[in-house]
Order: sequence, then C-alpha cells, then structure tokens
Amino acid sequence: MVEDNERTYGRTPSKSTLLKIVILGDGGVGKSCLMGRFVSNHFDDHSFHTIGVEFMNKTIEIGGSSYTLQVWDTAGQERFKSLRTPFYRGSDICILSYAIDDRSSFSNLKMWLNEFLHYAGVKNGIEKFPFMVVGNKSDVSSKDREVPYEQLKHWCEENKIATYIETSAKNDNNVVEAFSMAVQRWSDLDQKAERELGMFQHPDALTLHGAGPAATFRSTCCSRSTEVL
Ligand SMILES: Nc1nc2c(ncn2[C@@H]2O[C@H](COP(=O)(O)OP(=O)(O)O)[C@@H](O)[C@H]2O)c(=O)[nH]1
Ligand SMILES: [Mg+2]
Repeated sequence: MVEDNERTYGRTPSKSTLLKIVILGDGGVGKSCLMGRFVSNHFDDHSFHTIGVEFMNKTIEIGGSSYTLQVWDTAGQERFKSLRTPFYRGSDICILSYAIDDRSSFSNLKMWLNEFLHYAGVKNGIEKFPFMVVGNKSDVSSKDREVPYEQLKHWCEENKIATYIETSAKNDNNVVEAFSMAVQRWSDLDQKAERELGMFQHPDALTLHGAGPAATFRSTCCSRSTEVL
C-alpha cells in the first residue's frame, strides 16, 4: 500500500490509497472480462485486451475513503498453471476466480491459492490476507451450472476465506460489489492489524535500534510494506 498523494506530480494532491489487486484463476473463466467490466464498464466477447496490458487503474470511494485500485491481469500465462513472481509481488488483495459452468476451474482454486501463498510470500496466515473468491458467469442457464453456490460457500469456510460472491462480467452483475467487498475486507484487516500493533507498541515494549519513541515500524499483514512513520 502506498499513499497515492506522492504520485500526483504537480497536480492538487488527492489522498488515495493505492492497492494492487491480482486476479487469479484458470484461463477462460473471465478474468480479463471482469477487469474490463470493472475498470471501463465494458464487455467484449472477443476481447484480447490482456495482451500487452499488465494492469489498469480505477479509483473508487468506499466508506468515505478513496482507493486507487491497480488491477493486474495476466497475458495468458495462467494457461501454464503458473505465473511469474513479479506478478504476485506487493499484492494487497487476491481475487481467486472460477466459472460456475466449469467444475475444473473451481477444483483448481486450491492450486491458485497455494501458488499465491507461496510466491506472494503471505506469512501471517490466510485469514489475515484479503482474499476474495469470485464465481463468474452467473448469467449461464441453470442447466449449464456445474458449481452450486453452496459449494462456493463451503469451500471458502473450509479455507478460512471470509469473502466470496458470484458475478457476471457479461450482465454486469455484482462486479463492482466484488471489488468493493475485497477492498472493505482489506480495510478491516488493515485496521485490525494496526490495533494489534498499537497494543504491542507500548514504549517500554519496543525499541528499534536507538530510534526515538516516535519512530515505529509499520508492517501490516495486508500491505506488507515497511515504512518509518
Ligand atoms: N456467459 C458469460 N461469459 C463470460 C463472462 N465473462 C467472460 N465470459 C466469456 O468467457 C470467455 C473468456 O473470458 P476472458 O475474460 O478472456 O477469460 P480469462 O482467460 O480468464 O481472462 C470469453 O469468451 C468471454 O466472452 C460472463 O460473465 N458470462
Ligand atoms: Mg485473460
């Protein structure tokens, strides 16, 4: 997480929290369409906008705060079931996606979760990192559905993930809600981590290499950025 006001280069500084969001999941589940729907409210059946695009930014307001979301898309590498480390590095939020009409994409969620935990270096446990599970293509007819909503709920409970939703990038159903819920989860976990850190930072409890009492390290579970306040 970086406070975005340092990046406005000469314009009136507006305080917006920059969050990196990665969308993981099998090829074909609709990751690029979800990003296109969220960032530009656009759905293109034959879209190739993944190619050459690493990320897109969109600023939204949640609970009176401004967030600039840097949404990272893959360039098709997910078809090899593995992404390169820089893709994961510095992620603040991870969206795990599947398509409700594709059971194998649902079965592969665990693989994507494990890959993220490994390469993004999540150390504090799944329940302290903001994951969001998204079952896309909720518009398909019930006869084509292969993953019931109950199974999504059950999988998330089993894997200690608190936030999940079904979406349709095609019909614009729950897409903004999915991103907003993920940011809300980030914010809740960030505040919780700060409270815990505050309890830990009794002046007698923590001294950092001779630094004055005002200098403290801030390294939350979610942003994993370290800065001197
Ligand atoms: N029915 C339906 N099709 C979708 C939806 N989102 C994406 N698709 C289609 O699924 C295919 C793969 O989408 P894409 O975004 O390229 O998937 P990606 O490989 O995960 O990035 C495309 O043909 C899209 O038109 C959706 O919400 N509903
Ligand atoms: Mg794509």
